[in-house]
Formats: sequence, structure tokens, C-alpha cells
Amino acid sequence: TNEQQYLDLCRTVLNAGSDRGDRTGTGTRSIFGHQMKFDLNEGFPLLTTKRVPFKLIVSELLWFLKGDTNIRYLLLHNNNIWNEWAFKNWVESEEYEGPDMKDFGLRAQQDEAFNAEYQKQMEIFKKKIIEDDVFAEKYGHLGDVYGKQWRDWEDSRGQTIDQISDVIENIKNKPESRRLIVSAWNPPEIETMALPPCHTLFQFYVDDGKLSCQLYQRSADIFLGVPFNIASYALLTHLIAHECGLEVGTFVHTLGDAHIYHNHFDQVNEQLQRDIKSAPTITLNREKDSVFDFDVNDVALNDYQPHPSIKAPIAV
Ligand code: DHF
Ligand code: TMP
Repeated sequence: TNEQQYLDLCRTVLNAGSDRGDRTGTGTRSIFGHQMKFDLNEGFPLLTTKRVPFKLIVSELLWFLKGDTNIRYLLLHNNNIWNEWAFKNWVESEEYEGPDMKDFGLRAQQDEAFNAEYQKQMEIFKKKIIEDDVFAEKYGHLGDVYGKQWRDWEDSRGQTIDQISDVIENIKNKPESRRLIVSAWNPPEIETMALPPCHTLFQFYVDDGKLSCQLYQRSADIFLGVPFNIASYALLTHLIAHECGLEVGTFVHTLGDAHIYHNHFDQVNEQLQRDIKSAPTITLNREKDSVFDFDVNDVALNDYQPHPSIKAPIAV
């Protein structure tokens, strides 16, 4: 089944991966190069061996599709998944005058007193992003990340390219095209980004009235990031198929550095003990056509009865 491939990936990395240091100082076990294929007609590929917060996946994807790169929209949807990377820019700025937050990600895990102070500063930060327009403009912005590159890629002559609109037009008009590609990897703009794009490039393929999608993900946090990434691209495929009057086919997920952080091993082992349940399904609002008109309430998740969630610290 679909989900079995994810559990197999976890086992492969635990058994055959090499232990390596990484940018965040956490340490990972990793392999290079792996592919999974999710048949989107087997149900929606949201993991059932732990609860994955689907609403956060929907609001993040709609945020990308709007071309937004500011966490304010996410916060207004109670979505906190990008906070650390905006907070990092804030606490490293000249304007920040609170207690030292250097290496907050690692220190919050090791030092109880520091963690309390970090949580406090994070709450202050979130409140300011929501309430203060000028502050939000400056510190809610993650740089020219996914939304910008997808919708508003700037070329060297200052013209912009809306890759998502273009790819949808091409899926409608030239379904046999081998050029149905969207790239988030824009070399001259990487340095502006809080995090260089992990989901780097994707391609669509139309056959027999079905839309398939393949993603190249350069770096994959198997426990926290990958369950979101699978569901996000599956949803994107559904949304674009819906607009183009196609059925869904396969989501092909190709990974570069596929890693499990050392402080996720217990959680992964717990998840591997669990049995897979039947996959949920999704329903899209038939009254909406364009993917750009979708709102969080236009996507419904049905029959999702997962095992309980499993918490884990995120490497910043
Ligand atoms: N950094 C790292 N180290 N790993 C990532 O997966 C990652 N993903 C990012 C940004 N930076 C990253 C964006 N996506 C969570 C999931 C996806 C994501 C960011 C965070 C996460 O923490 N998921 C939790 C639930 C979070 C919540 O409920 O607020 C989970 O248990 O799935
Ligand atoms: P890196 O830039 O050093 O590769 O660190 C990025 C980390 O975030 C890495 O663990 C992969 C993870 N990640 C995902 O797995 N999926 C995502 O969608 C994002 C944004 C990050």
C-alpha cells in the first residue's frame, strides 16, 4: 500500500543509513536517493500510523499558491509551522533587545529555564506579527521562498513569471508536454531565503485522463517534514486535476538526502510498531474552479481515523 512505502523508508534509513552531522547540530542518519510512488486512487496519502494535522497542510499549500511569503497568513490560520525561521531573523536583527536567543532550537531542548524564556519571546513575536503591520512586513517575511518563486519568479530583465498559472495552462492545452515543470530553486535568490527550498522542483504528467506529479525533494526530514510533503503534493495534484477536468494518477516522491534526526529515533520506532489503517479521502468544493480561489474550507477530509499523534522536536 501507499503508507507501507513510508514505513519501509523509515526502516531502510534506520538499518542502512550512515550517521552524519548536519547544519543544525542535531545529527542524522541518512541515505541518498530514494523514490516512493503513491497511487492517489488508493485514497488520500495522509499517514494513519500517526495523526498528521491536515488543516496545517491545507493552509500552507494555499499560502504558497497565493504567492505569499509572510508568516502572518499562517498565524491567522493557527498555523505555526514556519515560526522558527522568521523568529530567527528577528532575534538576529539589530532591533531585537530581548534575552540572547542564539541557537534557540538546540538550547530549548536542553535547558528548561531557557525554554521557558524562548516560549515567552516566541509568544511576543507572534503577537507583534499579527498586530503590527510594519513589524509583520519586516519580520514575518521569510525571503523569496516558495510562494514568490511559484507565482512571481523575477527574471534578469525584471519581468515576472507565474509558473503555476503557466503550468496549469499547459496541462490544459498541451497535456502531452514533457515540460510541465515548476522550480522553486532560483540560485541568485537562495541567499534571501530563511531556508533554501527543500521541495525543489516538480513535474506533471497527463496520461489516460489522469494527472500525475513527481517532486524532487533535495532534503527530507523523514519524521516531521515528509508526511507533510507527501500530503501537500497529493493535495496540489488533486487541486490542479480538479481545475483541469482530469482525474488523479500517481504522486512520485523522489528524495535526495533522506534523513531521520537522532532525536526522532524513539518516535519512529514507536510509529513502526503500529498497524496501518484505511486511508482517508478528500472532497473539493465543486463550486470552485480555479486553484487560486480555494479557501481552507473548500477542502474536506473524510474517514480519517489515525493512531494518535507523536510529538518530536524540530531541528532549526
Ligand atoms: N526544518 C526541519 N528540520 N524539518 C522540517 O520538516 C521542516 N519543515 C518546515 C520548515 N523547516 C523544517 C516546514 N514544514 C512541522 C511540519 C512541517 C513543517 C514544519 C514543521 C511540524 O512541526 N509538524 C508537527 C506538528 C506541528 C504542529 O502541530 O504545529 C508534527 O508533529 O507533524
Ligand atoms: P537543510 O536546508 O540544511 O537541508 O535543512 C532543512 C531541513 O528541513 C531538513 O531536515 C529537511 C527539512 N524539510 C523537509 O523535510 N521538508 C520541508 O518541506 C522543509 C521546508 C524542510
